[in-house]
Amino acid sequence: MELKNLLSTVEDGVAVITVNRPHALNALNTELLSELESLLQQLDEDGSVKAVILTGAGEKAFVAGGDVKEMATMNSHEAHRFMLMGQRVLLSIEKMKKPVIAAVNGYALGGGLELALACDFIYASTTAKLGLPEVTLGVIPGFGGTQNLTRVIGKNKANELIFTGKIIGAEKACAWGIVNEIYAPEELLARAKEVGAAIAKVGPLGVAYAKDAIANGLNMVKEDGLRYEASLLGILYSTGDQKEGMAAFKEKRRARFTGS
Ligand code: CO8
Repeated sequence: MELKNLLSTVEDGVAVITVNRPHALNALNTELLSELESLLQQLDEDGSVKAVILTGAGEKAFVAGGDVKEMATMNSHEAHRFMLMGQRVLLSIEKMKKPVIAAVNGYALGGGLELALACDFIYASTTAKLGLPEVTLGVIPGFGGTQNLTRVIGKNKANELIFTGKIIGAEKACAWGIVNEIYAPEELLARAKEVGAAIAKVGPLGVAYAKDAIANGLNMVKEDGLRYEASLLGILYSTGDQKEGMAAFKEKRRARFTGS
């Protein structure tokens, strides 16, 4: 598929998706979301890709939100459909077998922060600015922000951010647990790639099953989550990766995982 709004590269098992509408601070419109959905599916099916990084083009923005200019033209039915599409694309990130790291290089507002929150974890530049300003537009977060931010930082802090629509800096976002680490802008992508490369070296099935256990376990009561974890571990014992990983340990060599 032709990508008009995204750039995509793969190097050493790590894919980098760059949201590329810098003239609109990388705002998410329908066309972009549709391209992102196809690209994510393609990368998930590509066995050579072990981790994915999502970032924004230019120095100013990761993603400044849903495209307000497009959203302003929508009727209620179209807005509902747009929200469902955004939620479906963001949910597909959570359901991917590969970890997705958000490298937030500037504004991550509204749908942009929601996109980052759908990723497995977030690194940010010192210049990042994050928030869910939807109430300033007379609407509410619609791409999962009320659910995902609350799960990450708890009800009280999420309430404060969502009810005021205020924008916070990288340090506060890190202190609140939204962002794992902060780096200088020129270092951000390299640091994210380093972590992607580290993930690319370990057992891909183990990573995929761990992601599955964590994501699905969050929606379960603890005892069901524990049972789910144990069954996934049991399944891993039928794979070559488990045999290779443990044989390599005994033979004091680096494991050669095949993802099978
Ligand atoms: N959508 C469309 N265009 C945008 C967006 C956006 N979210 N953000 C910036 N742009 C455009 C601007 O319109 C401008 O274009 P132009 O030059 O053609 O007017 C260009 O990007 C540069 O932006 P600014 O000149 O505004 O840059 P500043 O440095 O002055 O300001 C800000 C930067 C503070 C980030 C400012 O651009 C801003 O406030 N942007 C909007 C942020 C926002 O409100 N985001 C949330 C949007 S709502 C949302 O994400 C909800 C999605 C889910 C709900 C779906 C319901 C249907």
